[in-house]
Amino acid sequence: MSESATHYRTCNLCEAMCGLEIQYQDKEVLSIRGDKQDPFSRGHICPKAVALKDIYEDPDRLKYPLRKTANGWEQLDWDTAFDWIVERLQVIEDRYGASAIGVYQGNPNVHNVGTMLTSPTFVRALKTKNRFSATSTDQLPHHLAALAMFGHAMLIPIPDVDRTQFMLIMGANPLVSNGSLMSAPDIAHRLQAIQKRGGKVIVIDPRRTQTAEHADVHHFIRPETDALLLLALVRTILVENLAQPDRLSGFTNGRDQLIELVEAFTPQKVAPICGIAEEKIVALARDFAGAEAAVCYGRIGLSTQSFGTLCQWLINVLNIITGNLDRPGGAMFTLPAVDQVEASRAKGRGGAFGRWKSRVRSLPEFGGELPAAAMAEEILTPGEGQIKALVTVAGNPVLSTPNGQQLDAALSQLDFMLSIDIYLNETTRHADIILPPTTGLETPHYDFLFHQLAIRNTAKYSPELFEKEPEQRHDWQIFQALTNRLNKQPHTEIPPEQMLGFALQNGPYSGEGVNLKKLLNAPHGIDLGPLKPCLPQRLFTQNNCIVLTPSIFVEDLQRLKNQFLEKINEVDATWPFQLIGRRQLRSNNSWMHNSERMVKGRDRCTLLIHPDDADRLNIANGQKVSIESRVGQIYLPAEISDCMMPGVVSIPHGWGHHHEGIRLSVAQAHAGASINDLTDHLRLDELSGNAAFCGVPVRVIA
Ligand SMILES: Nc1nc2c(c(=O)[nH]1)N[C@H]1C(S)=C(S)[C@@H](COP(=O)(O)OP(=O)(O)OC[C@H]3O[C@@H](n4cnc5c(=O)[nH]c(N)nc54)[C@H](O)[C@@H]3O)O[C@H]1N2
Ligand SMILES: Nc1nc2c(c(=O)[nH]1)N[C@H]1C(S)=C(S)[C@@H](COP(=O)(O)OP(=O)(O)OC[C@H]3O[C@@H](n4cnc5c(=O)[nH]c(N)nc54)[C@H](O)[C@@H]3O)O[C@H]1N2
Ligand code: SF4
Ligand SMILES: [Mo]
Repeated sequence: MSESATHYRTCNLCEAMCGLEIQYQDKEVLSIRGDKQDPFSRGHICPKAVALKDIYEDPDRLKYPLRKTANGWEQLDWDTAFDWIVERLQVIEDRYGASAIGVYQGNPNVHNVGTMLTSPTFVRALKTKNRFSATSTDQLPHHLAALAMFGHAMLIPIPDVDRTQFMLIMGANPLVSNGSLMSAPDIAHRLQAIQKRGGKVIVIDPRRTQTAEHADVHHFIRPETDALLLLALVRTILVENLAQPDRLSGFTNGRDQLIELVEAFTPQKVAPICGIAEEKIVALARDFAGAEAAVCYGRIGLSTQSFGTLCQWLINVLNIITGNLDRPGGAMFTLPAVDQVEASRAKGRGGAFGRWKSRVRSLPEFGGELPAAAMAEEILTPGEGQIKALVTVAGNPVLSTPNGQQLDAALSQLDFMLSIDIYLNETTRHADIILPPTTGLETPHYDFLFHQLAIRNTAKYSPELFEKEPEQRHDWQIFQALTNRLNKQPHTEIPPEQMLGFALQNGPYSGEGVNLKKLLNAPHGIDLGPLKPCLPQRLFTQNNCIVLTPSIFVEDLQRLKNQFLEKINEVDATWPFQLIGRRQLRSNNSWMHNSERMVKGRDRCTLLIHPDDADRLNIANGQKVSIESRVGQIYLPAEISDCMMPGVVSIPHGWGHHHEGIRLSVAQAHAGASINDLTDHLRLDELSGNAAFCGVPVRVIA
């Protein structure tokens, strides 16, 4: 036995990038605490961090290739596995063409430095046009708004939480999610600090969330009506001349057109639709415009709805016309040590949209990917271009994409499926072969994506804590082995550290000596200061101007009008409730339920319902109820709470571990049911193709 020692690293589980202080001895974790010396997270962690130990030790976690046989799963050596996979993929490509191979990449892809750096080359080597990812169940509208308005899909404005005086939070619950497209560890104290310095936090959400509880004001809103509220806010600000001409006007196109576009959306007209009183809308607009520094921020509750792109566009508009874009305390752009935005300057293009369409439903491509909601139909619908084989990488779309049951059925019809994943779960059980990479404490870490989306400029590199077992492979080794075979190249390996070192050398702080060596000598991370104004220089648009009114968004306003203004919206007697989702502190999408520590205690997969609704339906607290939608039915215990808006019910996503043939012993004992057996693959933000999880019409039966 050696002495116990301390290791510092960044938690890879969510976007907050908390610093961890880990006591360990040999290959055992003794404790995991917040790293007080991390300048960004200042000692904050959430309960998930400790589960890194559980993932590391989990006897259910896979470590060697598994191939499905008539007699169950057999263990395979890596080279045999790589050869067999490439042979199988080659057969499919020869017979049906490269696009018969589909790829789905899930959320942990962006939390792994090796996968981030080496999976894109692998995906390109597949040469398929049927690429999918969790992006289209999540933040696609943010990217589309950034691309159309600022010219680059990654120029996403980030709320300058530490300097704002007025934060309007719509459809986000950062106290539980720990922030998203806003890496901000210890967000609870950062929001509290706004209030302590005399500022205000306002929350708009159909549920009185933990974040709403701590806000100065919370307004319930009818799901999917946020675009109307935003239009009424913009209209009020313009009509009352509260918009401030400022430095942005020198490089913003389309201001004159705006007033005419928002004309129809009076606070009076939208109030009864949103469920927020007219005078409250007007007051909110005045307060926002009048604040010394204000920022509007909208996340999953806004991007995963039928008008998700309009919402993200209008949030940017609100921040721009009040002079709050690109200024301290408003919405700003991060400049990380490895900057994906400037890295694409040479190519002269910040992203692409609509270059091709999906085969069955003609949904648009974005950045080379098609909407995940179209994956099942592309597998199920016969004809030329049908998907015959699928590769999933760190994704669990059976639980995470709309109409998961349909996808579950589709996966069983594939000719071949490869999953690169650490568990045998609801999705990977359909695979013919599973390749499990190292994960968490066995891997080095650098947040390529989340340093780009953080509320301060920071950089941190963490080496792996534990060496992998000789039989294990890192993600980058898997991707490079497969890529080399697909491209018929001799086998070479380039470790991610080498690529990271190169990227830092070409990054914006290399002049200040920020390189891999410096990061290795700074185990708590480096603070590179608050966000700085950077426009118009960083814009990627033609003639370097912000496009305030992109034509595709303007045209989409008609869809919004058709839906809400040009008909009377009555409650649908067949589907009287609107279903929304929620996140939970001790849960991470679908995949951390195999840690006892995460799932113990009372059942958390419940249907939240307002007391008046429960009374009317004769539902008692804890009683099992049936919830039905157009596509499916599930059963869950009811949890009666006035935190819900009447007429709206809520179910967390990521549960439903009842499937046969999975290997998740703890999760199986806390199965719950999947909300995505109710969400509908036909409900989309039609403009971007993003899944519309919010406001699914359902009925509840006692
Ligand atoms: N109804 C509803 N559905 C939603 C959402 C919602 O709010 N409501 N949210 C959506 C959002 S925002 C997202 S991001 C998606 C997430 O959707 P997915 O990414 O499809 O789902 P996850 O649950 O994150 O699954 C992660 C998978 O990666 C595996 N994994 C974990 N770590 C590693 C690793 O290091 N390497 C590899 N190779 N695999 C690993 C896990 O075993 C699991 O299979 O879900 C979406 N679905
Ligand atoms: N603990 C934990 N943390 C996580 C995750 C997790 O699963 N667990 N997942 C991670 C991922 S992948 C992501 S993308 C982020 C997401 O981060 P957040 O966006 O903060 O996530 P949610 O908690 O789902 O918050 C969405 C909110 O939108 C509300 N909402 C639903 N419909 C509407 C609507 O129509 N209008 C409005 N205004 N609000 C609506 C919901 O009630 C909910 O409170 O969280 C990340 N962090
Ligand atoms: S908030 Fe996120 S990054 Fe921080 S400890 Fe929790 S899971 Fe890890
Ligand atoms: Mo996400």
